[in-house]
Amino acid sequence: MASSLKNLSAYDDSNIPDGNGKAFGIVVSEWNRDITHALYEGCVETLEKHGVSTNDMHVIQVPGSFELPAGAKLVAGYHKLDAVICLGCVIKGETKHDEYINQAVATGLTNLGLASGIPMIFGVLTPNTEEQARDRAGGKHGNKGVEAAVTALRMADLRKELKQSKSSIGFGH
Ligand code: DLZ
Repeated sequence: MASSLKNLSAYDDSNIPDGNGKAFGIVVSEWNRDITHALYEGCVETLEKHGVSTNDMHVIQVPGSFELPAGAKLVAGYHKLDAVICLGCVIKGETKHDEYINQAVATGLTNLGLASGIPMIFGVLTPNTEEQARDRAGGKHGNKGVEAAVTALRMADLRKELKQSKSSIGFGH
């Protein structure tokens, strides 16, 4: 379905794992701060709604999205975390800066997640315009911060279930 037709953050509330006792890093980029702080609010609200204590949310801010992987590595080095959520917004401009930043962040977080075994969640908006960003930061297409939080809860739960030696996971048991 085209994104113009739906709220991209809609999810089935009943199917989200409980976050009680799980710990998360949240790394927020300061560039386009009105947008990224709206993502942050959506993210924190969603984690709290699903049982995560604010004491178990370890938040740091980084200057721009390019710094998200370094920030994620720092926060994961200081705290025992079940997942790290990275929030940013890179708006397309007259040059190709957005392509370089987005590629670097995606590759950086992928590599970091695979090397550390800690899920790294890509909560970065990559819009063509500010309006598209606002639509996805609490506007008509939802809030990417909510999506990122839901993804983090699900990935954290996979880790927990594996530790409990379940024979098959992720299929509603
Ligand atoms: C330099 C820059 C530009 C032009 N645009 C954005 C943006 O739209 N979103 C964002 O998060 N960061 C931007 N940055 C900053 C870079 O991410 C980075 O902080 C600097 O290049 C310093 O490494």
